[in-house]
Amino acid sequence: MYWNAEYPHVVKLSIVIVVGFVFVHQLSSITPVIAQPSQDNITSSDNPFPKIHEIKMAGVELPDGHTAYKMLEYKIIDKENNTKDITSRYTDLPTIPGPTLIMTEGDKAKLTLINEIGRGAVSLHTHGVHYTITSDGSLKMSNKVSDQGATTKQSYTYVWTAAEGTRGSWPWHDHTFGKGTSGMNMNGVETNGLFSTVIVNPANGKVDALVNGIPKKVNVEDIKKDFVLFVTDDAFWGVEIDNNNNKHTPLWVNPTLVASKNDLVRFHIQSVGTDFHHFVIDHYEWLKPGTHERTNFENIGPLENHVFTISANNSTSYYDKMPIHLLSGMKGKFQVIADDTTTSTSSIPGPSPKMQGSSISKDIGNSTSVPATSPIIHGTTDDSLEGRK
Ligand SMILES: [Cu+2]
Repeated sequence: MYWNAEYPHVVKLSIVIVVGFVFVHQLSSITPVIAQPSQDNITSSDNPFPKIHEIKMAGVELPDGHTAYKMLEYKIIDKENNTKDITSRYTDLPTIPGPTLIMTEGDKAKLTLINEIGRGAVSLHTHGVHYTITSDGSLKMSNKVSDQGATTKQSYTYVWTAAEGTRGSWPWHDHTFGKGTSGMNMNGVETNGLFSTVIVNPANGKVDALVNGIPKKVNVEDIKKDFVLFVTDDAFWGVEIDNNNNKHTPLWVNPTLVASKNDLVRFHIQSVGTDFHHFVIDHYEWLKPGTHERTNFENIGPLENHVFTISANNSTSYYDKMPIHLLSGMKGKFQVIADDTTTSTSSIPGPSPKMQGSSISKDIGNSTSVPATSPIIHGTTDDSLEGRK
């Protein structure tokens, strides 16, 4: 799809894409409900240690107009009723994407969302994992039961079950704040920062990986880093999870991902927005999820996801090969360093949105003097968006 094509062709194509997107999205909103009639029994035959994740998050608005989720509290309760507080793994600042949630098949999550935006209703609507109709995070007009967002007066609690077969990485996002009274999307507010990922690790603890070119089953616990790259219409928004210390670090826009040579790293490529993208990591191949088939690219569309594990072999770049997206700067480095213990293996954040207070970019680890950017929604594709309505 190239945007210098003739205008009417672009409009027609855009309409097909938008209609297709809306259909797929509605379908995916409905299917988890059908697939899971009962939520009561969370035991998964494969996972002897299912856990309950008690999570409190807030929806907030940043001074530059971005909206974001913020972690407030995260407790894990095991089968023996022991509680472990893992809140400190997360930053206490709002981030884009929002906090990455990590579950194992058989686990259950209770997520309470608080509205700190100060108006409207903000929600959590997820893909992939199971839930009953009251945890859809949508408006009554689409779920036929109730409005399921957190208002300024009342929080909302959602229950998700990472049932057997839900292994993978799934996007979740707001489904009420960006809706008008008619239920129509208003300017795609969810793509303005209210999105994130839930990783569901398999109960047997093993995933497929391409290790030095050879397909292998590896242990999830041997994965050194998880990289989340959220693909919006004109930027990659990154998060690094360092599995040595379990720290989640926001990497913001088009970051430099860093890993030690030969380390196992897992990429979670997710997408929100309206555009399709052609994702590549130069000179790397990986396994198509669920297969032993190799690939060196992924065409990814709205609310799709793609997860793969590879060994870090050589430094290169990741980017969106589609010309319009590459032009808007959708590229970053993947830096692989020899394990000599002197060089930091922390990934390097890209530019971040402006937060409250001028010293904030220092606080969030953005050491560059790059001005704060507001890279999504505005810009080159607005005209074609008009054509898609
Ligand atoms: Cu969705």
